Amino acid sequence: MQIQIGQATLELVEGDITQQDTEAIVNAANPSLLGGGGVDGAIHRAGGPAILEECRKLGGCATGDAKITTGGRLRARYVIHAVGPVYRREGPTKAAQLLASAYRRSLEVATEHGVKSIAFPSISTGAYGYPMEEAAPIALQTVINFLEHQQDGIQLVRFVLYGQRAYAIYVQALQRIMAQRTVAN
Ligand code: AR6
Repeated sequence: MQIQIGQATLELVEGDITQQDTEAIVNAANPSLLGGGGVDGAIHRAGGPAILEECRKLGGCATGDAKITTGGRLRARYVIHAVGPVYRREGPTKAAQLLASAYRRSLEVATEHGVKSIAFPSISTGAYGYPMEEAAPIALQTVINFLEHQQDGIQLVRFVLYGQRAYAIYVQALQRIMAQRTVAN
């Protein structure tokens, strides 16, 4: 599924984040930035040790923030390491704020580096336990708000959903947002 937001394209695909040809891919990292399982493990495996070496010098990353390294052996030139909330630790309200912040900060960091295309996984919805039905509208709305207000920056944001169920949840969430936008206009 693909929609236009201003000059930019917002795209949902089913797939593997490590295989994306966007200029940047986003990692669902933890505050240590020293690796882990899920997306994090897959990115470090595919990108090689250069990414971890750079991460060691960054001094960690707060929840809701994002930091950038090169992409090592990945097709993507950059990896943006974003730290989403642990759902049960923060509770729904704080978790929603921190999740939105992780997406927004990733887009800001990307923009600072002149990135025109970026791919996101569904941050926090694996090991960090965020229900995907709740996370999807927050992720999408945060990206849409950013794209609506930016000037001449990112041209493509791709959500790379892992498996059919994740893809279906994001499609439904995006359809809901688009239907509300139509009513509002
Ligand atoms: N491509 C795209 N999406 C994927 C892939 C992949 N290759 N692999 C898994 N997913 P998670 P989190 C989906 O656990 O919840 C790590 O240990 C997965 O199905 O990777 O933010 C870090 O070091 C899920 O929907 O990230 C942290 O400690 C989503 O990506 C912690 O996990 C995110 O799952 C971060 O947890």
